[in-house]
Amino acid sequence: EKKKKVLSAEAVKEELLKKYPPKVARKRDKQIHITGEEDSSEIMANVRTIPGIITMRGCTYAGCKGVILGPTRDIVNITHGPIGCGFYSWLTRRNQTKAPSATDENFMPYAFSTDMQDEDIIFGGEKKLEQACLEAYELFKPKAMAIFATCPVGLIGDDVHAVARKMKEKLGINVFAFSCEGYKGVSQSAGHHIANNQIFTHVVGENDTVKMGEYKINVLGEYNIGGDAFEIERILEKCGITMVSTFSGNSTYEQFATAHTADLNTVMCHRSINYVAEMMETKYGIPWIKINFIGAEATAKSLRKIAQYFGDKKLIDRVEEVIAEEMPQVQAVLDEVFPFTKGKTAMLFVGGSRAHHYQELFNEMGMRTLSAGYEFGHRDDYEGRHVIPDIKVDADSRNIEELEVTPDTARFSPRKSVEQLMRLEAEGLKFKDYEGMMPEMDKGSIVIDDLNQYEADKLVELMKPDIFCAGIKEKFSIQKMGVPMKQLHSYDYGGPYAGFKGACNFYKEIKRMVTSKVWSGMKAPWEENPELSATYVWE
Ligand code: CFM
Ligand code: HCA
Repeated sequence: EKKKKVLSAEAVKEELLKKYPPKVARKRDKQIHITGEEDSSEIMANVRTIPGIITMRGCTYAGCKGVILGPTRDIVNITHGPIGCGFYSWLTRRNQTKAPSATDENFMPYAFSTDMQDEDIIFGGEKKLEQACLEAYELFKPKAMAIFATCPVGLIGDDVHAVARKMKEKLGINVFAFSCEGYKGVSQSAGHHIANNQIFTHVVGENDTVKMGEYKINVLGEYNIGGDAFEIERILEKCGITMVSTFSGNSTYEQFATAHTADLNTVMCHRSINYVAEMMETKYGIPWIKINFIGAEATAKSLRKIAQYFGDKKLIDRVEEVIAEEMPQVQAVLDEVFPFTKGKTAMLFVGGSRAHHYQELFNEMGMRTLSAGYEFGHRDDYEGRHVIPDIKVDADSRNIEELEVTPDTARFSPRKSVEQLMRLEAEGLKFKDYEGMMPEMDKGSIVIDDLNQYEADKLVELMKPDIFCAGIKEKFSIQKMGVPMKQLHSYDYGGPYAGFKGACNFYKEIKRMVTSKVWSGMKAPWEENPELSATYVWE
């Protein structure tokens, strides 16, 4: 029988900080928050990791190339850098795509890279990058190409934007570049911002073709990990809602180019894509609302929110019909797993939204989240949108304050304007509103920003959760401590976990994991009964 939580949250925090030198402890103290504390509801986030600490974070290139542009199937994404950067961002994220037919372009199975060598570092790599663009064009004739800078490119000063401009002119297709050198920000988050700015600048608004459909939305911040977007598409279609674009799960270049023709932007992972939502609102007058399809209840709530926004009785009724049709299967699976999962505990340390969103699923299963945190979330992701005013900052090149809605940019006249949305909000309908992670967690939970290897091990040792959720770097050290570990980035080959069907998959998977007997076999027989060691005789 595992030892259950005995220490208070305060005592656990003290234990985590004990080992650090005073200066490090002072900084980490501000990044570890116990919910419900009277004195403050603030957490320090989005700051540089202390050198020497083994962080869970990734780099700016990963956030730009891997996360935002990675799931686009018909853009040739060329990594300008040593081969490792391209290789490790080559589908490890399990972002799926479905081209309508075998003849439709899908470049995702390829890893395009300039494979920089010593001589390129010494003499400059621009020529090699041009060559790579020409070669890729020759082979694939894509409609667009994107170039991504890695650390050495910034250090030696190769001008990726100049190469992109030259190639755009020469090849007559859209070619754009990203100054997303890995070292640029404190995490992946800077890469999201850079990616958002460049897609908005170079692609959104390029094609005015308007899709048929009464209720046209974009789904922002959904990346089709493990097929999540397929389930979301199924549900939206069933409700009669038309998806103009997704940023960027199962997406195409044309989707981005026509995104400005939608009536409404729905934002799922706010952390990674809020910049595009804000810029589309400012330039095209398209309002955005916050939604979440992780969790069956959250899915139902999000569908209702979309229907309320459009305000048509037909849609409102249809959404209710769909929810009524989908929920019984969800309830049936929940009834089956609940007796096994009820009262169990979880820890979630993931990126910038899942550590919050997946708590919904655990709540539905009667499981409590003891501790959670983001790798690179900002304060608004923790504290809730209203704590901190909208930050309209510039990353790389674009200042969104310069944008404004003009009759030309607002030519698709969204079904409801931003002003109307604000009026509805004033009437009490909350569209933009979302709680951050901290206000929604039970009092006395431990929220930790930018968790590190040492703290992860310590947390597990002290609190022995029934399941720990994080990524591949954490997986095996946690399992070695005899605690089941679920990857919430890649889903460990599983999924989808979004929407109604996804919730069912998740319930079953977690029930399987928390009831597994295998973890009690973690200790070798002679570790538990030393006298046994004498009886093992090697022939
Ligand atoms: Fe958004 Fe994501 Fe996440 Fe993210 Fe990521 Fe991801 Fe993630 Mo990994 S966009 S913030 S940068 S929900 S890749 S699909 S799983 S860390 S919590
Ligand atoms: C990234 C991608 C990642 C990594 C996941 C992990 C993903 O940040 O570069 O650490 O297991 O989801 O694939 O977040």
